[in-house]
This record gives sequence, C-alpha cells and structure tokens, in this order.
Amino acid sequence: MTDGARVATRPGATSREAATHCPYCALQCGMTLRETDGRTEVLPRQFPTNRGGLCQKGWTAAELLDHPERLTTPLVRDPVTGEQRPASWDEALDRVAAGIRTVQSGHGRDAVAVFGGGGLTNEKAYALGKFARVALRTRHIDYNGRWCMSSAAAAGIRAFGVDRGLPFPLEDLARAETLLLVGANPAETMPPLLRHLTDQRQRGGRLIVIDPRVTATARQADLHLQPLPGTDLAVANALLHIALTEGWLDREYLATRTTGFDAVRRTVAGYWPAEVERLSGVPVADLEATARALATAGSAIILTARGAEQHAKGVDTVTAFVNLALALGLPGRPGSGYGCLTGQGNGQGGREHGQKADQLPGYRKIDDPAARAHVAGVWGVPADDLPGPGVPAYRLLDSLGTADGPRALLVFGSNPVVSAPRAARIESRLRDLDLLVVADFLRSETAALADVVLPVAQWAEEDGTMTNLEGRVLRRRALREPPPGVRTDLAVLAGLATRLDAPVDFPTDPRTVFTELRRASAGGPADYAGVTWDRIDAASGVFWPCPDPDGPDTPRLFADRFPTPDGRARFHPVTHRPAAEEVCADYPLHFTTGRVLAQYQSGTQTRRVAALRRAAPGAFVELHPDLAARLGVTDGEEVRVVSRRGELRAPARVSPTIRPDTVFAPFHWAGAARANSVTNDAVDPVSGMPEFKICAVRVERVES
Ligand SMILES: Nc1nc2c(c(=O)[nH]1)N[C@H]1C(S)=C(S)[C@@H](COP(=O)(O)OP(=O)(O)OC[C@H]3O[C@@H](n4cnc5c(=O)[nH]c(N)nc54)[C@H](O)[C@@H]3O)O[C@H]1N2
Ligand SMILES: Nc1nc2c(c(=O)[nH]1)N[C@H]1C(S)=C(S)[C@@H](COP(=O)(O)OP(=O)(O)OC[C@H]3O[C@@H](n4cnc5c(=O)[nH]c(N)nc54)[C@H](O)[C@@H]3O)O[C@H]1N2
Ligand code: SF4
Ligand SMILES: [Mo]
Repeated sequence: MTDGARVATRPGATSREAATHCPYCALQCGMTLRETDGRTEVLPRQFPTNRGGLCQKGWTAAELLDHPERLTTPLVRDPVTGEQRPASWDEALDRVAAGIRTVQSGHGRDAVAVFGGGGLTNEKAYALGKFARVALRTRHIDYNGRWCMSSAAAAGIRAFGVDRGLPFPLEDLARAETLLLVGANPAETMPPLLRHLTDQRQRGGRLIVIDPRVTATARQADLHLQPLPGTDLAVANALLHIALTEGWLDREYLATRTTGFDAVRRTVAGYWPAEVERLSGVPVADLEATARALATAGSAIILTARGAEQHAKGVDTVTAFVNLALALGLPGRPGSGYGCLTGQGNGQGGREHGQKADQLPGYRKIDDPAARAHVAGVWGVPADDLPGPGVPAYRLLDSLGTADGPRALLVFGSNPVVSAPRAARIESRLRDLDLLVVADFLRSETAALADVVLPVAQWAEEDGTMTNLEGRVLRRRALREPPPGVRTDLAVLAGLATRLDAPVDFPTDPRTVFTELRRASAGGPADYAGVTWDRIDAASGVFWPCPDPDGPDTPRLFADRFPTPDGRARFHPVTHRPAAEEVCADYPLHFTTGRVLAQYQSGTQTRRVAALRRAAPGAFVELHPDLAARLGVTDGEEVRVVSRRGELRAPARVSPTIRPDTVFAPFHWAGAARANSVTNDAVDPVSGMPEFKICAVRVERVES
C-alpha cells in the first residue's frame, strides 16, 4: 500500500525509505524517512525550497510516530463518570453518527459544524468539504487558515483576481535586487528559506525588514524598520507617497496593466512621511531609503507574513503593499513582485478545495450557480442540495452552543483551545456543545474536551499531496502503515458517511480522491485537472493552474495578464485606522504575539518532542529594559500580562530587541501561559482574520 521501497543498508538489516516532505510548515522541506529495524530517522533531501536544509522541527519530526502519548484507540466520554475511556471504532463512530442525527433532527442540518485545518493534505481537505456539504448537508464549515493567511488571500483576489501565496518559485527571491519583508520572521519560521536570502545578498541584493522587534531575520537586514504594531498600512502608503513625489512610478505599467490608480494617488497624497513617522515611529530617512531601494532597483520583491496580516485591517494593510508593488510595476516582472509567505504545511492547498465557508473545490465560490452545478455534477448530487455559504472561523466558534449556533462540532487538524483568539471564551463555547468530536493523533487541549476522540494516522503513514507556499503541488509518501487501532482521516470520514446514509461514496484511497479532486477543480481558478501523482513524481512538483495533463504548469503567474475580467490588476485606495483596541491608562502597552523556532503552532506536536522542549521549554514575555526598569521587573521573573479579556503568566525576557511600548509573547503554550487568553477577538470585516498581532495590555509583577 505504501510507496516506501525496501532497501538493504547493512548486511542482515532491512530498511525502508520514503522520499517525502516535512509534516510542519509551508516550506515543505524535502526529507527522506528511513526505517531500519523499527527505528525511523529523518534525512534531509534536496528540494528546490529547502535545498538540502531542515530546521530542528523537521529533524525531530519522526519522534512523534512511536511517541508514548500517541493515540491508538478511540476515546468516548462516559456519561456516568464524565471521563474519556477507550472504546472500539464501532462504538465511537456509532456514537458520533447518533449524536449528529439527534442534533440535526432537533435543530436542523446547520446545527452540526466542521472545523478543518491547513495541515490536512489536499485529499483530506477536499473530502472534508464534500463530507460537510453532502453527508452532513450543513453550511457550517471553516478552518484554521482563517487565522493564518486569509487577509493576504482576500487582498490577492481583490487585486490580482487570484490567490496564490507566491506567484513565483522561491528561487526568484535571489534575483531581487531589493527584498522587503513585512512582518515575517523566516529565520525562526522557515529557517532553510534563508539560503535563498543569503544567495540574494551574495548577488549584491539588499534586504529590508519591517518588524517591531529586532528578530533573527531583522538582524540580517541592511535596513530594519521598527514600527509600532498595527501601523504598516500607513508605512506602505508613505512609501508610495514618496515614490509618487519622486516620480519613481512605472507609468507604462500603470497605463497598460492596471486600473484604478487615480483614487490611490489621491489617498496616498495625504500620507506625509513626517506624519507617518509620528504615527509609526519609523524615521523619515528610513522611509525614504526604503522607497528608493524598491523603486530604483532593477528588480524588487515585497513579501508580507502574519505580522502585517493578522490585524482587523489586515486585508487593507496587504492591499497597501500590493498597491505599492503595482505602482512600481513589479508583479509579473522577472525577479520582482508581491507575495505572501503562507504558513501551514498545506496552507495553500487547504484554502483551495472547499473547507472554507464560502468555497467549493478549485477555489470556486459556493454562491456561484455555475460552480455549484459543476461540483454537484462531480459529486453526483443535485446542485440544489448543496448548502449555501457558512460564516468565518471566529464567528462560527463563537456561536457554538448558543441559541442560534451549531450544537455539534467535528474538528480535523486544529487545536482552537490554544490557537483561537480570546481562547477562554472559545473554550467555554466548546464546553457548551452537545457533541464535540476531535480527530487527532495526540490528545490536544481541544481533544481533551471532546466527547469522542478519533485516533488518526500521521504524515509518515499516509500518501497524498500538499501544495506548498509557492503553489507547487508535491507528494507526501508513506513510509509505513499506521499502527494497529489507528485509521486515516479519509477512512474516518468514509465510516461516518456510511453511518449517516450519505447519498454518494467517500473513497478512502487518496489517489482515487485526488482523481476526483482534479475533476472538481477543472475550470476553477485553482485548476488541478492536469496534475497527476505520476507527473509530480517525475518532476519536483507541479505548479497550479495546470488544466491539461499534457500541457505546461504555471511556475510564474502574471507575466502577460492578470486573471481578472479585463486582464488588469486592480488598485484599491486604503486608509490607516487605529487598532481595534487602543492603549489607555489601565492598559498602556501594546501586546503582540508570534512564534519561536523550536515550537510549532498550538504545540500539540512539538511540546512533546524532547529536543524541542529543551530548546524552547515554555512561554516568555519579551519586554524592553526601560520598560522592565519602570515596572521593577528583572529578567526571568514571572510576570502577568493582563488585557480586558484575560491574562497570561510567564517569565520576563528582558531584551533591547523590542520597542519599549510593546510586549511580545509566543502563542505555543496552553494553561496559564496561553497568549490567546489575552488577545483580542476583533476581526477583519472582509477576511474574518482576528487581530492576533495587537491589543492593549498592562504588565504586572507576580509577587511571590
Ligand atoms: N517555528 C515555527 N515556524 C512556523 C510556525 C510555527 O508555529 N513555529 N508556523 C507556521 C505558520 S502556520 C505560519 S502562519 C508562519 C508564520 O510566520 P511569520 O509570519 O514569520 O511568524 P510570526 O512570528 O507569527 O510573525 C512574524 C513577525 O511579525 C512581527 N509583528 C508583530 N506585529 C507586527 C506588526 O504590527 N507589523 C509588523 N510588520 N510585524 C509585526 C513579530 O514580531 C514577528 O517577528 O510560520 C510557519 N512556520
Ligand atoms: N496569538 C496568536 N494566535 C495564533 C497565531 C498567532 O500568530 N498569534 N497564529 C495563528 C495561525 S497563523 C495558525 S495557522 C493557527 C494554528 O493553530 P491550530 O489551528 O491550533 O494548528 P495546530 O497547532 O497545527 O493544530 C493542529 C492539530 O491537528 C493535529 N493534526 C496535525 N495533522 C493532522 C492531520 O493530518 N489530521 C488530523 N485529524 N489532525 C492533525 C495536530 O496534532 C494538532 O493537534 O494559530 C493561530 N493562532
Ligand atoms: S522549515 Fe518548515 S518544512 Fe522545513 S524542516 Fe522546518 S518546519 Fe519543516
Ligand atoms: Mo499559520
């Protein structure tokens, strides 16, 4: 069943190898898994994104395969004791199906919701969307990609007509004379990507970083802009203001490849650099140097990541940088353009195949009659039976268990108890449900609340495809079978679909699912019709769109036209506004959150890996020495970060690398150190992205 080949290493030993990719982030570094006499090791593998490199998380990924805390039997909550206890698969799946029937017969189809994840393979994301629409017939499905790159996705669609995080291969970064990173810290979040940045600088390129902290990435930059969190939009408009004033715009490109610049010109005219300096703290000289470096370079790339995007104005902030890139004529030019650094392993593919509230496979809109007809045809159901759009992730989770919200939730590939904004509230919503079902291979904090936990296979035990941050579809290849007692996500969905008398088949073989996905995506914006597993195997992946099995794929978009009705990119004027919550006397500091190298996301996986736990044992609160002195806090002392929503407790990390008016904490930990106890649940009105990157807090000493 697996593609792992048996090879002999030393006499007497048999070993099995699989050429696959790391289970974690969107860089999808190439790795070879080798199992010798029952021991599995990770070897780095040359792939265009990682070029033979791996970070510490990748190196240690195999440790979870045989981890003592691995789930190998379903758990059901005992109605008498209230505790989770082991159960057979039949008992567990029967219980889920019965619970769904009860909830739906009492409260309607939409009373059951599904929450997916950007770590699921394309096949699983597709099957999950189909399961929600066809087996449950609920409109309520959304996923954690809403927390991730939804603001960049919305801005990309609005400007370019399509959302592919990077519209060019990663290797193009090295060709940019100027590279601007906005709210991205790849030195910690995608370390092997730095090989491309090193190349870029060795070729004489310049790196500019915008981040409120002097990160490991910022330290490598030729120029570091250190703005107040939440002011990137104003900074971008000021950069465009300067370029406009200096006459640096690409007139020819504006005239032939774009529409709508006049409104943007009028808007940015008001963004005087001196005023933006007062607002953001970025000196006028640095704004000017940045604008000059971008505008006068032969080639330039602007990349955003979560620092710019995870705001209640995330879509407009990304739009401001897209406007800048368009005005300079960058998108579609060699070694130039705008891109977003997608985060999760399948963050790109996960947003294309229908686990988004408003979406059908192929990045189609669920309210488009032609899209509904096409996909319903592939699924073999009447188009009228497909539900309409649901609501974005936060609204969905926040409505659970309330009078008009869903009463049952199925979670595949997310741990919202740790990762959702205002997490204490979401946790209590989850507790209010009639039925919570979690499929996971570890007992995450969310799984611990579940009525039924379904133990599923891990990445090394399954075949499938992932689409990395470049829009490159690649193959996940199984090394071995799942352990006894464990099923794949696809098998779980099939088992439930049968019990729910679903009108159509839910295949469990990922290759079969992919063939169906290709048909469902055919003709859509993210067209996979020409992508086959064999074709991926024969090359280093296949870039979408790829409509024809015998035609080319698309490593680079926008060379001649944009996929908009008139072929032109669209400007949108955007204006700065304050964060949803501003500082005040009671909460005088800005709080921002993010990541550290050795932990991944909600930490379910990486907190259980010994080497990673040693490298990053717990949360911390980063604060400037001046602020620490004012508060009387010493390095390592336990502090409390308090917002209107809750508090977190962790040791202080006193460091001059952060602005004195801002404190930072990573979000990987649960319990008292949970950063999301503090964060704000304000969301972007267009994308539904929560404001993870700024809220108002005070910091207090925790007297012993
Ligand atoms: N080690 C590790 N790597 C990961 C992950 C992980 O959990 N751990 N997760 C993966 C995923 S899903 C994602 S989405 C990516 C995220 O990758 P990144 O976006 O690189 O990571 P973050 O740490 O969330 O945010 C980046 C930076 O934004 C800065 N920032 C905060 N507020 C602002 C602001 O208002 N403006 C600007 N300009 N910057 C600001 C922070 O100081 C931080 O250094 O990482 C992926 N890789
Ligand atoms: N404060 C703050 N909060 C944030 C962020 C931030 O920057 N600041 N970043 C946000 C971002 S960008 C993201 S992406 C989210 C991520 O946060 P989450 O959505 O919680 O993502 P993970 O921690 O990766 O959770 C994945 C869970 O699914 C399990 N899992 C992994 N693979 C599979 C699979 O194939 N099948 C199944 N069934 N389960 C699987 C894992 O064991 C884990 O328990 O956090 C968001 N939350
Ligand atoms: S950079 Fe991302 S894909 Fe590469 S090894 Fe690290 S976590 Fe895995
Ligand atoms: Mo993410």
